[in-house]
Amino acid sequence: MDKRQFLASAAVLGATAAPAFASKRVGQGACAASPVVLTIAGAIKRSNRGALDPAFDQLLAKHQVKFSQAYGVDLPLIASMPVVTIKPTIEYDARPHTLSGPLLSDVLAHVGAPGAGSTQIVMRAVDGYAVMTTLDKVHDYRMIVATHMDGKPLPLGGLGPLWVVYDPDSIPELAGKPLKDRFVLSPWGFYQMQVTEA
Ligand SMILES: Nc1nc2c(c(=O)[nH]1)N[C@H]1C(S)=C(S)[C@@H](COP(=O)(O)O)O[C@H]1N2
Ligand SMILES: [Mo]
Repeated sequence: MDKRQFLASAAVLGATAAPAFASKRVGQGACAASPVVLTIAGAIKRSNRGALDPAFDQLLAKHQVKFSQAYGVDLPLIASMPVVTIKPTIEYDARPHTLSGPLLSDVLAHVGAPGAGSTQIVMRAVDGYAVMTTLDKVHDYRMIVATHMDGKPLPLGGLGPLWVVYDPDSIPELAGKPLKDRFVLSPWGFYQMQVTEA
């Protein structure tokens, strides 16, 4: 697999918001209690915000994300989901660490993502790293959206506040790979996800 997959021209991946889903905007006009840390767009049934605003959604616009509506997830919502804990040996210091957070599949279910395993998922990180995968892999790898490492919240500027991660030792196709090739589908600083029906 490519060392790096900075999908700079993500327009193809991004332009999938389906007008059919034009739905009630939860809390529109109301002031959210906590900042959104993850914006999910594309083929999802629920939304709580409108179209990308190039004036104010600066990072999303810089990364060429496009949507007519999306679901903004905040940390309290993430924290309300069942917590899964894994202990992978991570690439950055080659040591085992305790990582915890909800299953990515639970987050996807919350926003009404399609259930088909072939559903395409693009995960994008604050540094522009973006990687495409499928719902099948999200399940098979048992990906979590980690919020904590070794009991401490993951910081923005480090690996957080959200890090999509899994335990390669329990994934047959990864267990035999060298450490540096195990975490391609593991964006730190994860902040946007685009869902496309296959
Ligand atoms: N946000 C972010 N996550 C990332 C990457 C990245 O560049 N940015 N690189 C990916 C790749 S290709 C691998 S192999 C591992 C480790 O990459 P790194 O050693 O370049 O950080 O993290 C993955 N997650
Ligand atoms: Mo990599």
